[in-house]
Amino acid sequence: MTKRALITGITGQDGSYLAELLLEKGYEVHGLVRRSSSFNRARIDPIYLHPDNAGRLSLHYGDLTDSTSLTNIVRAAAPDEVYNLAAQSHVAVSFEMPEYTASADAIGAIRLLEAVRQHAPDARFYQASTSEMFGLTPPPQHEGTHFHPRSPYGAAKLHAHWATVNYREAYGLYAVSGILFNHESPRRGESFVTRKISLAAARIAATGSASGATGALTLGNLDAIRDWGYAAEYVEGMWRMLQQDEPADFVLATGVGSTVRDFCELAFSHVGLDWRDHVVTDPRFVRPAEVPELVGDASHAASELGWKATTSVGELARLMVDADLAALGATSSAAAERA
Ligand code: NAP
Ligand code: F7E
Repeated sequence: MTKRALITGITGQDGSYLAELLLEKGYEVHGLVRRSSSFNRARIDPIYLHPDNAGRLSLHYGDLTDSTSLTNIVRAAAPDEVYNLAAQSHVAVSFEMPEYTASADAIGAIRLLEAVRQHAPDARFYQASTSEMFGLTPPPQHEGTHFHPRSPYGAAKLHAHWATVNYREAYGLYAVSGILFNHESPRRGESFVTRKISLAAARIAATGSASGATGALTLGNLDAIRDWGYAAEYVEGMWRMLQQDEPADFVLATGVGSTVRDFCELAFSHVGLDWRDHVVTDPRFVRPAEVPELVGDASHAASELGWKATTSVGELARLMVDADLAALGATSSAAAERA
């Protein structure tokens, strides 16, 4: 029997990798997409338009803030597995839009859990939780670590996390919360720090300027420490969480922390540049409350799921810069020779 999966957030970084993975595994995939005045499907067009996937990948209009659409989609897709990846996922933006962030990220998860409970109670449910829920609690963070979110985003995701646990305990749903540390890729949104850095390094190497009036890369807090892994590997962990005998929550992380400054060094040195010549800081990019250090302990995922991150932060920075260079028609060796 062909398995059916529903993915919210299919147009995002993780949704696009997960859709590819599930199609490779023979699933019929349904994705929730938002109406937009401009195209927002660049990440999934290669699979959506591929003739092999005709009839195997269906897109449905909906929104996490609209329970009617969620109910209709769950009923139409009749999924075996539901992956709730949709979210207002930008921490800095959540300070400017706390109410919307709570509606989409916290209540949105509850809307979807309710739709699943009522219309597909045997479906397995994955909630995209986040290391941001740990916030101020020092590393290494694991499934038992105290939560102390530092942003409207982190607080909303914590609400959704506990709602997921509650639906498991109260209604017996196979519902799991994947607590994922930062994971990046060439498909990362351009306003997240790693992609901002990889794009700037590539642009400066290829054209001499990052963009904007000064031609420099403008960042906020360079001291923040994050545990950066490769997104393509993390979606495999999500899938494995839904294949266990019993539902449980898992941290996915590399276990290695690096500063924003370190990531600049890794990305710029790959194209023969000194990041200090090209990066300026601006308090406008500093958050009202910062999360200083996130480094995860994913030993539970290693022992129970057999999952381990294998791409180092250096490899990640290089593959992101290379992808951004390729989009500009350049290569790292040519750029480094010119530098
Ligand atoms: P992303 O690239 O920002 O993608 C977010 C997705 O959610 C997009 O498809 C977006 O649609 C959709 N979306 C946003 N608001 C929505 C709404 N109200 N209704 C329906 N869809 C909506 O995020 P990501 O990096 O792939 O992350 C996937 C999930 O994991 C998110 O929930 C994020 O919070 C969580 N997470 C991410 C990380 C990470 O490091 N990447 C770590 C831990 C947890 P549009 O394309 O239309 O904007
Ligand atoms: O910031 C600092 C910033 O926005 C990382 C989301 O996927 O991962 C992501 O959230 C760090 C922070 O990611 C700039 O202050 C400095 O300390 O790339 P980011 P994030 O906030 O860690 C978690 C796990 C999620 O769940 C989220 O959905 O970098 N930083 N200068 C900057 N950050 C940005 N965006 N832009 C800067 O100019």
